Amino acid sequence: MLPSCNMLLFFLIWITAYGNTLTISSTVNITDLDFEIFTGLTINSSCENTHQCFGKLVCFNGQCQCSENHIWNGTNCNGEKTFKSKCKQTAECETTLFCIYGTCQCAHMNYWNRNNCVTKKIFNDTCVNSNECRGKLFCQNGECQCPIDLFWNGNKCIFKHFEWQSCSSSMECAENLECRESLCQCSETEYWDNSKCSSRKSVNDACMKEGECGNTLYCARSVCQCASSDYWTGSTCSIKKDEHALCNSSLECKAKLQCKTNHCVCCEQDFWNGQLCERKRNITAQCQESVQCQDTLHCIRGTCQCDVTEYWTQTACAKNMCAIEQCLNGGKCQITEKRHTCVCTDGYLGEKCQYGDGREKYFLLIFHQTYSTPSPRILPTVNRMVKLSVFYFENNKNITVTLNSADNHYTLDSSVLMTDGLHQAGAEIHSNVPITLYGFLFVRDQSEGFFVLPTRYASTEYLIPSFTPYSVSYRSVFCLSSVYANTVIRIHFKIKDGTIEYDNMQYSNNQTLTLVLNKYTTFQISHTTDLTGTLIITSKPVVVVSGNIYNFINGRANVQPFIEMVLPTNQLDNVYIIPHLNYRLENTVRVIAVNDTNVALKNGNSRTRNVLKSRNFLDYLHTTISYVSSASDVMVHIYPHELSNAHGDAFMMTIPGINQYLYDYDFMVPTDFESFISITVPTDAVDGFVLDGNFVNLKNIFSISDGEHRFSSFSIPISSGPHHITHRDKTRFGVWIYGNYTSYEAYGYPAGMAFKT
Ligand SMILES: *[C@@H]1O[C@H](CO)[C@@H](O)[C@H](O)[C@H]1NC(C)=O
Ligand SMILES: *[C@@H]1O[C@H](CO)[C@@H](O)[C@H](O)[C@H]1NC(C)=O
Ligand SMILES: *[C@@H]1O[C@H](CO)[C@@H](O)[C@H](O)[C@H]1NC(C)=O
Ligand SMILES: *[C@@H]1O[C@H](CO)[C@@H](O)[C@H](O)[C@H]1NC(C)=O
Ligand SMILES: *[C@@H]1O[C@H](CO)[C@@H](O)[C@H](O)[C@H]1NC(C)=O
Ligand SMILES: *[C@@H]1O[C@H](CO)[C@@H](O)[C@H](O)[C@H]1NC(C)=O
Ligand SMILES: *[C@@H]1O[C@H](CO)[C@@H](O)[C@H](O)[C@H]1NC(C)=O
Ligand SMILES: *[C@@H]1O[C@H](CO)[C@@H](O)[C@H](O)[C@H]1NC(C)=O
Ligand SMILES: CC(=O)N[C@H]1CO[C@H](CO)[C@@H](O)[C@@H]1O
Ligand SMILES: CC(=O)N[C@H]1CO[C@H](CO)[C@@H](O)[C@@H]1O
Repeated sequence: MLPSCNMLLFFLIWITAYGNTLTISSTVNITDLDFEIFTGLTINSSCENTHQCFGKLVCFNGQCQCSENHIWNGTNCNGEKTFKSKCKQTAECETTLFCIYGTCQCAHMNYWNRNNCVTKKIFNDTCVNSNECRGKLFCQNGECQCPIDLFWNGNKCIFKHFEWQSCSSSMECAENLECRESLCQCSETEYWDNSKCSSRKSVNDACMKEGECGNTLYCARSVCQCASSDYWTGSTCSIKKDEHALCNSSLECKAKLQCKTNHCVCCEQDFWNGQLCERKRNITAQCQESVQCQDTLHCIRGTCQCDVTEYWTQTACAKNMCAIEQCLNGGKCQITEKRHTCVCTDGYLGEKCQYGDGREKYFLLIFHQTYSTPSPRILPTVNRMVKLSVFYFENNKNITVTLNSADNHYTLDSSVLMTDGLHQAGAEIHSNVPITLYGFLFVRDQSEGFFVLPTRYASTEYLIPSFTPYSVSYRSVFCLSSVYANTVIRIHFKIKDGTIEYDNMQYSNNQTLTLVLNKYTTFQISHTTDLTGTLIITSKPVVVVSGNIYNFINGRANVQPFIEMVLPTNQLDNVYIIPHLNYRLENTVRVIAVNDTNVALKNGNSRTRNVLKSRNFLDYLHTTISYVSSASDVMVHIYPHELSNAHGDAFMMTIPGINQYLYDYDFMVPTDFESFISITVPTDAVDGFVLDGNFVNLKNIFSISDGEHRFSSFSIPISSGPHHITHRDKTRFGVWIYGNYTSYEAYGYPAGMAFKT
């Protein structure tokens, strides 16, 4: 039953397996032991030595007991069963093992490490083989890892999550899903193609559903494309651009907007209503702003209309000059065709009726001193009958005079004649109808006349025109009279040489004489040298008469007074045509500058440019026709020279500029002279003059052109008395009246002129 060899084998195995030191005496005689089994003491029996104990019991602490790692099975001591041994109960198995299904095994969650059961390893623990790893963990690269489809949830490997399942880290998500916003999803640039995340498709790629197309793209008709409100920038869909946005192609622009010159714009006939290009609206249509209205229309008070400065021509708005610049002086604006015209009231002319025609009712008349004692006259232009009142400064007498067309002049009281200093010499003329008035000094051999400046145009700044006295006994002279009381007069002398004495004071060139003038007071200054350029500045309007007491130009014929009423500096012009004067082929033209200016002259074929300083003048010799133009207004006079055959003296005559011409003139020619009128007119209108109802036959026409200006001039003889001249084409022209008389006599004055109002 107990073969000793078996026993020994057992011992050997036991020793090999456990390596422990045996407490059993090696001297035991197996035969003895066998014998003892049947006779030995059982467990817990007192003993003195092992021999006494039954079977494999050993005597330990005076009792028969199983040796270590042996257990009592009720009859004998048996060695404990190791891992994977068959067993009936756990007690048979070594300490950490359990008898499970008849085999000693480690408990659940434990594994056998060759000595005992230890707790299985969890995720990331180092391992040698997969048994060591808990649950579905397996040993990979020396660490417990979940299988590829699983992840470690802290406790065990569980299946990874698919799209849209919750997660806390991307490890929890299957495939190349990533954990975003606690959900497993593909990256932004990818989509889930049922098994993995794939890159999203680009524009024009085939697609089956929405998410397959890249950001901003839509899957429409199985192709990735931008929404209809978008365009493809090359990398993304961007919303189509509104009006005015920068663009490179019309595809980038919304609705019907087109890309023109790199901007999204509607076509010309359209406007952008915020959503689309809409046809611009026609006149009277409703609107919110002007862009909604057709080309020239504006949105005014909710409807498309022409601007207030414009009018509707049935197809467009045209500038309504009437609305922009009203006609002046009561003129009525008329629109005919596409032009506006001012229809001026009587007495006015010019595009805006800005000029008065110089026919007025009030005149202050003064005469500067002349050679002898002439008969002072007025020559009013009288069509039918005129009632004048003549108020003399000297005696305050107001005389009423009735004249009719047979009366060529009215002779004034000699109290109007002047000498140097302060006087009450002059007359105020009042007419019941507007007239043109000339002043005339008549004395055989010394007559001269002038056009009277209507009081309405009297002003506060004058430059003195005169002619260089031929020698010391010939004087430059001017006189003035104030229109109102208490007028401060400042005379800034320009004296060619020497000084002027007044009120015990000596005034030399550049000095200023100041005096206060009362109404109906006259003041005269004269000098033996030229006073041309003397500047008069006054606090209230004054009238000025100027020239020479008498003068020669070449020393031929006889001396003769030069007299003209001076135009204020605000009634000058900058383009002048100097007329042809019959018999007079030698004339000095004097141009006086108000301000520093450039003056161009054309005389015959010669053309010159001159810089003229303020208050300086230039003289040139005029023969038939000449032309003066300047940057700013200048004053121009002509001084026809004496006739060598002693049939006419030199005289002085004012030249109005081309902007001062009238459409028609009523004028008076003095008696007792051989007289002419000279006319200047645009060359294309040289024909068509109507003098006293008859067409004028022309010969000897002289023409000049300079740039835009082409003018002609001619002279015709004229009889004494009143005349009327006009042009059938309503053309503005200049007229001068002049004449000579056998032996040493001449006169000249402009027939009339327009004044700036
Ligand atoms: C032996 O004695 C021990 C302790 O006194 C006891 O636990 C055990 O049951 C006894 N064995 C048997 C078989 O009586
Ligand atoms: C496992 O180990 C890796 C690398 O050492 C570490 O990043 C990770 O956090 C570990 N995981 C856990 C659950 O401990
Ligand atoms: C148009 O094209 C030019 C050149 O490619 C580029 O520099 C510019 O930014 C583009 N403009 C727009 C509005 O896309
Ligand atoms: C605007 O309306 C006018 C009539 O009021 C018509 O003659 C004209 O042709 C219209 N213009 C356009 C562009 O339709
Ligand atoms: C002279 O008489 C006329 C007509 O009665 C009048 O209009 C004018 O004012 C008078 N002149 C003066 C200065 O009294
Ligand atoms: C006159 O005055 C002006 C400016 O004050 C000056 O330039 C000029 O030299 C003066 N002329 C004379 C002659 O004193
Ligand atoms: C001269 O110049 C002044 C100041 O600039 C100006 O007011 C005036 O109108 C000018 N006069 C002429 C005739 O040009
Ligand atoms: C005017 O002058 C011319 C030219 O010298 C001369 O022929 C004519 O007789 C003069 N007229 C009179 C009325 O003296
Ligand atoms: C110590 C002792 O008693 N040894 C004996 C064991 O048994 C053999 C024979 O069976 C004897 O020869 C020994 O003397
Ligand atoms: C009751 C029981 O099972 N006893 C056994 C104890 O062990 C020995 C062998 O060592 C067996 O022979 C017994 O039958």
